This record gives sequence, C-alpha cells and structure tokens, in this order.
Amino acid sequence: MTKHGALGVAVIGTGRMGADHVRRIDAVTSGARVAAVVDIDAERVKAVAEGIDGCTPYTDPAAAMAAPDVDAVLIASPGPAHEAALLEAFRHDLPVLCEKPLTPDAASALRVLEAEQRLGHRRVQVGFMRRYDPEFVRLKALLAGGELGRPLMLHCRHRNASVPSFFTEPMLINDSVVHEMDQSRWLLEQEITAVTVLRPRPTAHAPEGIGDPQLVLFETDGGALVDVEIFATCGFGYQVQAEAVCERGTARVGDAHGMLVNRAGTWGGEIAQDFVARFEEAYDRQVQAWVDATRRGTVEGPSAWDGYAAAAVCEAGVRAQATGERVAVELIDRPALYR
Ligand code: ISE
Repeated sequence: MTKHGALGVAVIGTGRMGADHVRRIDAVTSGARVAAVVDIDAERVKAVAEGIDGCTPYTDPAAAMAAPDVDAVLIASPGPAHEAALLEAFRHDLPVLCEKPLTPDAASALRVLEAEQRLGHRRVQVGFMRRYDPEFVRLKALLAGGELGRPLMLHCRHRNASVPSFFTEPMLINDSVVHEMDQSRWLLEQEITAVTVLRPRPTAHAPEGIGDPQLVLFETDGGALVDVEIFATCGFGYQVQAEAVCERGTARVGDAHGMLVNRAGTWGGEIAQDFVARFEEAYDRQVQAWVDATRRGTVEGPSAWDGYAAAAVCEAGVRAQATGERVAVELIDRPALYR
C-alpha cells in the first residue's frame, strides 16, 4: 500500500471506460489513488496524468506494473490487449479489475484461467458491472431468497441509442449480449448450454452489415430459457431491462430510472443515453468493492471463471448468429479454485 495507506492503482487504457475509471478512482472511490496511467497514445496519457497528483504516465503496461507505487491494476484497454496485461499482472502477483470481456475468445480466456490457477489464488475480478447495480442486486436477492419459487424464464432487453463506427455484427454478441450472458448465469446460478439467434426484418437505421435488432435465446443446464432483444441502434436511448418469470410470481427491473414528471398534459421520465450514465452507480460500487476487497487481501465478485464462461457462450453465440443454427456451448469442468 502506498502513502496514507491508499491503494496505488495503474489504469491501463485511457479510452472511454479507462478515462471514466481514472476520474472515478480520483474523485469518487475511497482508499485508492491513480498511481499510473497507461496508453499507447503518449500524448493522451501524458494529458490524463497531468490532471492527477502523483500519477505517472506510461506507454508500456509492464513498466507501470513494475513501478514500486503500483499495488493493483485496472485493465480498460481493448479486449485483444487483455491477455498480455493479465499475464503481466500475474507475474507481479497484482490484484486486477479487468473490464469485460476478460479476453475476446474462449481459448485465450482459458489460458488466463490456467495462469491464475498456477498462481494458486484468485487475482482477477471481471468488470460485469450489472452485478453491482442496485436494481439488479435486489432482483438477485429476491430470486436467491426463493420467495417466488424456481425461475423459469428471463426476458431481457438491451437497447443502445446508436453504435460507434467501428461496431460489427459479432459485437452485438461479444460486446453487448455478453452482459446478459453473465447476468443470466449470475441470476439463475446455472450455466448456459446452447444459443440460438433469430432475426426480424432489420431496422433501416442499422449501419451496413449489421442486422439489427436480433433475438438471442439461451438454454441453461437448469432447464431455464432466456430471451434477449438486442437492439443496438434503437435511436431513443440506452435501456437495459430484465424480467424473471418464476413459479410463484414475476419480477422486473430497468423500467424507470430516475424521476417521473407530470407536465403540460404529459407524464413520464427521461431515458439515459448511454451505459456510462445508466450504470454510473454500478460502476462506482463495482470499483469500490474491488478496492475494499483488495485492501482486505481478498478477491471477490465475478471471477476469471465467469469471464471464461461468458467467452465460451459468446463463441457459441457468434456461430449461432452467423449460421442461424442452435449452437451448443462447450465448457470445461469448473476448476477447484472457482468452486
Ligand atoms: C458496451 O461495450 C458495453 O459494455 C455496454 O454495457 C453495453 O450495453 C453496450 O451494448 C456495449 O456496446
């Protein structure tokens, strides 16, 4: 632990999420400080570091992780860079909060899982932030309490106002529906065994090459069914909703967020425009929980196993999307470290 006992965090990647996490650790999170920032863009990283007391800019993640004032690592670089950063963090035995995806495919996620097992203890928390959203936390507690009986189905909606220019069709699965994969595994405490993707006639507003929206179906090893509407170019805002249908009732989250106003013959509220705004509190709680657990010397939250399982479901999902077929998910047996 660095001066005043604050956890010195190296934030790797200063893009949208990385920059938001730098701001968060600097201004919101207690018990931590941004000791280092890393980005291949030397100018950008220098500018980010300049705004923060005692923060050193680096262009090489390995150099930041070797610095004496770095106690922990937050990885927010693009997915393909995660594996190398995770393995480097393991070399220094540093605790890691890794933004989703853990890695972009199941084979690389498996290599990370094996490397963490060689360490002999968990080091990674994966950034599936919905597990920290107050509404989802209440839904989880309700389902786990058993009052509604067994969950039979989940109906999910995941809508983005628009997508960035680099977005591709597989990203509907790998980047967006990956959240519902983790959410379903977490809420149901079941593994996803097969994925099917169905397509309606696409919206005229989708970019070239992206069939949007899509309906993604999961089957689980507990006999539940999950349907996910992914609509990445809905135009009106960012919405994430989930309804659990159980033996003795249903429960739904994500409908209204914030204030409802009556005004000039209308009734209603506002819709967040992006995930940074909608899940701000979840991100805050997620990072605080990671810092608190790290300072206690423990690792909690979504594990590398959860990251691997989501990657395996994503692989099946992308194949289902490309072929129109039902694709079975291939998972290894859960290693002892993650039971
Ligand atoms: C984005 O990458 C995210 O992680 C958001 O949470 C998700 O809602 C969005 O669809 C993704 O593109």
